[in-house]
Amino acid sequence: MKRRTFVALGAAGLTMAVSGGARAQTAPREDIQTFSRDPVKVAALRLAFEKLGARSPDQLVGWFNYAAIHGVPSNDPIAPTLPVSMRTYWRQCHRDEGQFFIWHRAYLAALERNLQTLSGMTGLRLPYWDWYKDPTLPTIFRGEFLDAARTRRNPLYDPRRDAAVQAGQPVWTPASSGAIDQPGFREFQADLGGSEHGDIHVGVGGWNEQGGLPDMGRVPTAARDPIFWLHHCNIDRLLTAWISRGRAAPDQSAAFDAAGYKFPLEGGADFTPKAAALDMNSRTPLGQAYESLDAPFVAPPPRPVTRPPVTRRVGAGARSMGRGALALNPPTSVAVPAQGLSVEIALPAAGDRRVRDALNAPLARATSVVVVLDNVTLEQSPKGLTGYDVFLNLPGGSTANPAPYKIGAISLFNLTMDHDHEAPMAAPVYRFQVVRQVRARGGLTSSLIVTLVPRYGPRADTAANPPSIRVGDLRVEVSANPVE
Ligand SMILES: [Cu+2]
Repeated sequence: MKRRTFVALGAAGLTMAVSGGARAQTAPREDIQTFSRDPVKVAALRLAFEKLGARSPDQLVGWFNYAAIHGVPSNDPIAPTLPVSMRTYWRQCHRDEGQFFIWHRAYLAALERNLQTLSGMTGLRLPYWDWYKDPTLPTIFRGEFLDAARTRRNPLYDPRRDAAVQAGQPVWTPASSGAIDQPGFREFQADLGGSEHGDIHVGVGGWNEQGGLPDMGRVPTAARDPIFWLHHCNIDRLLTAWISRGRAAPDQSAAFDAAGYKFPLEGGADFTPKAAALDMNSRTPLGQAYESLDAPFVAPPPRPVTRPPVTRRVGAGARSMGRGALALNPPTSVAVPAQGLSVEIALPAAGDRRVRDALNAPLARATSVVVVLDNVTLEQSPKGLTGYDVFLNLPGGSTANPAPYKIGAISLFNLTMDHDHEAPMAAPVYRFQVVRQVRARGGLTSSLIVTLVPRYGPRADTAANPPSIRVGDLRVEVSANPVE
């Protein structure tokens, strides 16, 4: 081989290595504590957010539209003044809860590209906020001004946050829900989404006098706060940590690609990633490593729970719910006070013919038993309340280790969707499969007790007890169908 040829090949090889290997060479997304120690990166992040914030709301790559991609309140005063064509970008999030992780991954990647362009720092990466490790709002996001003379505004500041959080007090009392120990993707998502994810949203947003949840605390406004991106970067990191434990996410390609999500990029094009490129099952998705995949991999220590009194007793009934499912109680609407409650549901008699006809078997032979909280709506958000943990057959009094009785979690954040005419959304329905717990406790032989125990942030008014959420229909469904 002649030397010239060798050089040419070598050069070609190098080019390939750079373009093909660029993903692997991408700097990792750093913990905000690491990131904050580099003043060049901090300045670049601030510059990019300053430019986004300075743009008028009709700009596709600007603060208003980028937040509206996630959500926009139905009564927003600016939205009606903007070009109709912009609306095709709005409210892309939460169209399908199953795409929670993959959609946010794309959303983060799109913003990250814009931050790189706007800052002029091509290697700029979004940092993540590990709120297990440090529950206080990262320092560079606090403080309205960057100078003592109060002339330079901090682009990472949002005035619509909880005042104590803004002052550096913890957003929450770090507590793993054990999500990362869940082997199933849906259970992992349900635990993380019903607990940590929502608690941080609500904790940062705080509570105003009307009981409303500003910016971070509500789905339609959450992405208006720059800390949103670091919070979701951490959620994305936790998915990667979960994958790195040998777990697998289901293939969401068909639904994701069919939805045709699009994110405007600086320069005029749209970022329209395909599911395959988002690498749900990779430890380095999009070529992005995280500085650390540390997460609470060990189940959290048990925290004692005292069961709220049974304030509602529901008699047995039987109604068909379709597809072979039978509800064991009549429609039951429950207003849940901030301090929680227990509902006791009587079971039909062992020989109940309606049950036998529906199941082709006596009740004890049901293969699926689901506690359903249907049509859940937010009434009020009392100060400090972030959500509820849901238990089945929790003993009365205090239980030192309630873990075996826990069947799920609800976050107030997920109840803050706007139900407007443009993006009609059904109110959330929670389905908790409990057939294993029921069998472990001797089957469907006595009544069932469903308990909602409040989860509070660190500065809660636990004496307040207004109705906080309403469950439109709380029911127990049984069927002879195989458990999904
Ligand atoms: Cu979120």
